[in-house]
Amino acid sequence: MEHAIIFGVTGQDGSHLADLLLDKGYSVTGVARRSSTDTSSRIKNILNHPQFRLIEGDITDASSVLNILKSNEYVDEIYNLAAQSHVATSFKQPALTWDITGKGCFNILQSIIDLDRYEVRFYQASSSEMFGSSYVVGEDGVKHQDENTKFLPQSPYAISKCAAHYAVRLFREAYNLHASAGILFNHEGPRRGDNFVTKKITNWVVDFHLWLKDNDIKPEFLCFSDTEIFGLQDKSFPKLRLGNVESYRDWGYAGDYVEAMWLMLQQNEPDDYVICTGETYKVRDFLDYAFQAVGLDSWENYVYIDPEFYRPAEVDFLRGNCSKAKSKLGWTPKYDLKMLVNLMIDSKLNDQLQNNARHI
Ligand code: NAP
Ligand code: F7E
Repeated sequence: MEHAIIFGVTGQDGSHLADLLLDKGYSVTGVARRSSTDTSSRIKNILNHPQFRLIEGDITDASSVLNILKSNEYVDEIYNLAAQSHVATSFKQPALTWDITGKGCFNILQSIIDLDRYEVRFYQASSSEMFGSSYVVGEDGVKHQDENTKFLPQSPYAISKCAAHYAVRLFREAYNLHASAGILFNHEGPRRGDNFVTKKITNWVVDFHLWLKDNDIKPEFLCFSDTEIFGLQDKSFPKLRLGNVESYRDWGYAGDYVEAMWLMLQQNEPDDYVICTGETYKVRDFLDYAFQAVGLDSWENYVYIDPEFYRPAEVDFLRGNCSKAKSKLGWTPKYDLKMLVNLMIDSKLNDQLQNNARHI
C-alpha cells in the first residue's frame, strides 16, 4: 500500500487531496499544527478512516518536521500544502508568512536529505502569485503565464513561494530528488477559506438570499444607504464589503487541481507544471454570476467598495496556459467559472438549509 504524508491536511486542498489518495487505496498521514480551536472541520469525513492518521506538527519547526519523517519510515510521497496562504495577510505578517510559506518548505526538503530518504517523491504547492505583474503575449495575441514566464512577485506571500519554488528546483538538481512543483492558479470550492474573495461573495449572496426569503421581502422594495440595505419594518442587512473588483483571475475547482498534484508525482521524471483553466475573469464577473445564481440582476447596489480591502500592491492580471500539463500529465480542468459559482452557491445553500432544519 502506498503511503503519503500531507502537510496542510486541514486546508482546502489538503482535505481534497486526502480524499483522493484514500480513494486510490493509499494510507495517508495528515500533519496538523496545534491550535486552540478545532481545525478538523474539512476532514471530519475521514478522521475515522482506517487508512488515515492525523498527527501533530508544524513546518516552521525543523525538529518537528525531522521527527515526523523519522517516525514514518516508509513514505512514498510527501505533499507540502502548508502555508500562510492569504496574500493580504502576508503584507501584515510578512515574517510569519516567510517562516511558514518559505522556510517551511526548506525544512521538509532538508529533512529528506538529512535522513537519506532519496526515494521519497515530493510535491510543492507553488502559486501563480509568483508571476505577479509578469505575463507574455502568445502567438494568438493572448496574454498569459506559463512555465517559462519570469516571476515578478508582488507580495511577501509571493516572494516566500518563489524562494520555496527555487529550493525545489535546487534540491532536484543538486540531490537528484524527485521533487516537483505545481504552479497552481486560483482554485476554489465549497471548502475555500471564508476570507478569500470567491467564498466571501458566495457566502454573502446566500445569506442575503435567505434573509430576503425569511422576511418575505421583494428586491424591488429595498432601499440603500452607503453601507446598509433596508427592507420592510426597518429590517436591515449589511452590504457586501469588497476591495478591488477590477483584477483578473483564472479560477478553477480545487477538486480538479489535486488530481494534477497526484499525477505530477506519478511521472518518471520530476518537473514543474502550470495548472489552470486558461480562462480569465474579473472579480466583477464573478459577482455577476453569483448574483444571477440567486436571481438578483445587478450587484452594484449591494456592494460597498471598502478601501480596507485594497492591497499595498495588486496582481492585476492572471491567465494560465497549461498546455504542458495537458500533454504530459493528460490533465484537463472539468469545471468552468459558471459551474464553480453554482457549486459554491448550492453547497452553501444546502449547509444553511440543513442548519435551519436542525434548529426546528
Ligand atoms: P489553506 O486552506 O489556507 O490551507 C493551508 C494549510 O496549511 C492549512 O491546513 C493550515 O493549517 C496549514 N498550515 C499553516 N501554517 C502551518 C504550519 N506552521 N505548520 C503546519 N501546517 C500549517 O490553503 P489551500 O487553499 O488549501 O492551498 C494549499 C496550498 O496551495 C498552500 O500552500 C497555498 O499557498 C497553495 N496555493 C493555493 C492556491 C489556491 O488558489 N487555493 C493557489 C496556488 C497555491 P490550519 O488549518 O491550522 O490553518
Ligand atoms: O483575492 C480581490 C483581491 O484573496 C482575489 C490564494 O489562494 O490565489 C489566492 O490569492 C482578488 C484579488 O485570492 C476582496 O484584491 C477584492 O485581486 O481571493 P483572493 P488571491 O490573492 O488571488 C493564489 C493563486 C494563491 O496562491 C493564494 O494562496 O480579489 N479582492 N475584494 C478581494 N480579495 C479578498 N480576499 N477579499 C476581498 O474583500
